[in-house]
Amino acid sequence: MEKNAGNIFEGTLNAEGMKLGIVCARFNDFLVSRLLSGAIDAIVRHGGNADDIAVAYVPGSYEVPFAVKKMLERKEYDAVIALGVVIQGETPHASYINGEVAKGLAQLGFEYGVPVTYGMITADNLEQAISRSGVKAGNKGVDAALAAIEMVNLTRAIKNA
Ligand code: RBF
Repeated sequence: MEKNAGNIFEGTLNAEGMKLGIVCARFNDFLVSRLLSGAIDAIVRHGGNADDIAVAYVPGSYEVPFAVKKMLERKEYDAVIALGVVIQGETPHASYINGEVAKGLAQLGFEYGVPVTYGMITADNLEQAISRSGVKAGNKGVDAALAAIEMVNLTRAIKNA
């Protein structure tokens, strides 16, 4: 196998000293609250301080990108994590909402040069939504928090090389 010259950039999962923003949709709150507690738990277990986490609540997933933008405008957070649950069977035009939200979040990350991570569950039905919210296995809030931590450290690694 070819050897790399040593120019490898990777982000660690150390959240020490990080200031993180979380935007949380209230719609389907019984599931989103699990994503939120999973995200906070993951940050704290990786060395972050609960007092350095700011949470903004919005009515539904459609409003998430707007609040993410408002948090980015503060220029205070190292990354912003987006959390919400959209259930296809119960939401007409769900895929339209999901597409717009995903596109909006990606755009904001590029615009501000700050990692924005995606912890939005887009499920076909309630059962799928429940299982992705950490009830059975896997919690997308945890995943999105870890992705945020890694991306902040990756950003620093590339910048400080
Ligand atoms: N917001 C969600 O976060 N998840 C949903 O599954 C969801 N379903 C909706 C279904 C309908 C018919 C409507 C009108 C709204 C829904 N919303 C949902 C709320 C939406 O994201 C937004 O908050 C509202 O449309 C107000 O702009």
